Amino acid sequence: MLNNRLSDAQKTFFEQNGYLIGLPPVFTPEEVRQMNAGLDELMKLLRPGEDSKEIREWHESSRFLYDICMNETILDYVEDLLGPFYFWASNFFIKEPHSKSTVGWHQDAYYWPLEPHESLTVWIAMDDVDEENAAMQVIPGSHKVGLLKHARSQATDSVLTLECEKGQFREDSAVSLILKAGQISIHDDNVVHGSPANRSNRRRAGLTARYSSTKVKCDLSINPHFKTYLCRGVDAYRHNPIGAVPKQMYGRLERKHISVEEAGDDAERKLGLK
Ligand SMILES: O=C(O)CCC(=O)C(=O)O
Repeated sequence: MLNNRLSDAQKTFFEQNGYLIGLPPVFTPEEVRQMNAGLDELMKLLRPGEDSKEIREWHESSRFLYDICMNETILDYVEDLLGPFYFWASNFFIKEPHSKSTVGWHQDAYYWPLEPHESLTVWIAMDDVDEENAAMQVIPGSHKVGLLKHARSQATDSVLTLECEKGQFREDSAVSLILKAGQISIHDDNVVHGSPANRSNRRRAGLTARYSSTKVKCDLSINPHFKTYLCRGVDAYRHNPIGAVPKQMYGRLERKHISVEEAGDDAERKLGLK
């Protein structure tokens, strides 16, 4: 168990920079193969016109996804950064070869009706990821300056519509999170991040799992579907609804998760973001 713990240097790096890479692979090549086979099974559940972006929070209906996000090694790392915490969201970010799709610069905390900002994301690489095939990029230290101004994106290639307004940070300080399949990166909910188009003939697929300190409360008037799964420690706060562990291996979730982006301008106003 001790092997899965973060060193003091890694914790300090995360605290100062808002992200962490360089951890040993969490998943073996065989497990990565199984993960990709499981993704194929989930894709079979999509309806005509839907794509992998629709597979959101399906850990509530697919034991396959739930088990990946509840991987003990991942939970050990997250516990070192958050203390008692729960798991609440998952989705895939898949860029096919030569996909023009980008992810504009943003802070996750802007998207989520969660307080306080004590959440993080584990990005699980399902392919080898480098700059050619659109590795995610982060702006080191940008998690320390609070929420930046976001505006609706005009860039049609971005999969997100709320992006940081220009001039609030130096884009040339961006660091690419280069990973081998089976490795993870971790990023803070306040760190500015995004990803460019895929310039290669290789796919770039990642699965994100989102975790929050038990101190974190969701505004259910904005996201009424919010469900939590306690991972480590005791939930002394009991702020949020608890999810049921899925029984079936692969299953659709019929409703959509709601972020501030989807809830619209009223949600931004309600949270004091504009
Ligand atoms: O995978 C990407 O390109 C972006 C992922 C992202 O924005 C996130 O994990 O919050």
